[in-house]
Amino acid sequence: MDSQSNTFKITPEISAAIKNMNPVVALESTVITHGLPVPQNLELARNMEQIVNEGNALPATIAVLDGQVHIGLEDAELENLASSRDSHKISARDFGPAAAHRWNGGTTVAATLIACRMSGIRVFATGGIGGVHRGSNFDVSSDLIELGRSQVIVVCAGAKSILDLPATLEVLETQGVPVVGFGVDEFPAFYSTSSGLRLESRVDTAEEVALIAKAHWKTGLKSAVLVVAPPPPADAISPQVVEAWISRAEKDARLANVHGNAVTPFLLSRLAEISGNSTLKTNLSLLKNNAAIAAQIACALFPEKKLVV
Ligand code: PSU
Ligand code: MN
Repeated sequence: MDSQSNTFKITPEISAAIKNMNPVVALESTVITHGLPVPQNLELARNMEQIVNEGNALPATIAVLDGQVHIGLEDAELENLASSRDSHKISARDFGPAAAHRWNGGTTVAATLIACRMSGIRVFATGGIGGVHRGSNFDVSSDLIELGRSQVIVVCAGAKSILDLPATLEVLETQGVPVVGFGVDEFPAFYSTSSGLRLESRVDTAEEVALIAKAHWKTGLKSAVLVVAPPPPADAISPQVVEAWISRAEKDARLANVHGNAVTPFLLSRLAEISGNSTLKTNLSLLKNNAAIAAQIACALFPEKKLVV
């Protein structure tokens, strides 16, 4: 077997930080390749790395380049990934084909979790997780499956209401994934602060998240802890307004006969068009917010070893 198919490339700095139990925050890259338009995608990727650094943690942006999993990207690699619009969307099933065909691609939450497991990263920031799609029996994101088997704290703004949110929470429960509200009592709906779905667990500090994760993993459970933070209040959009936009985007997806892994990117870009880019503004704002929270959590998880940058 080609040795490339099972290897990953990690920067010496990130590798040392993990070994020394210094705070590291993983960042996904499907948001760069498929979630955001050019040029905001590159700017956002750089902003998130900077915010993690300013929070005294080391950012580890994860992507697939020339078929190989990269943990930590050079700025030129980030630039290439962000400017190429024919990158693949790499989820759990795609590592093998990516290695064989030497694809470049952005890793989804599922694929980024796998890279976290390969390298030992414990904290990961993203925008929103994938979930159970509305009205579809089998379109269930593999994000939910990998959350069920990765000992990683994932910070997100919940999931978009393009998904069936109650069903998504049910699958998380089945998978043994605690969902913890960060300063919020409800599961956030990405663009909106509230979804009407109450959470059992709410915390207000990063230290409480670290405590929950340690206790969760002490049981031997191998699942993630999902930390959900609402979008910053100034950028939140009312659920009714978002709902109207989503209905239109879904109708367009049906008319355009979009299926499989193209569904999420299609809906996201249609929503930005329909909303006159106000969804884009909220998306950028919550991604940065989540990076800052993840850095706090990484520092709380490894309190003795604050990284000096
Ligand atoms: N939700 C968003 N923005 C995104 C995604 C989800 O609001 O960019 C991306 C994430 O990378 C997520 C993936 O892991 O889409 C889920 O895709 P699918 O539903 O095909 O599993
Ligand atoms: Mn899907």
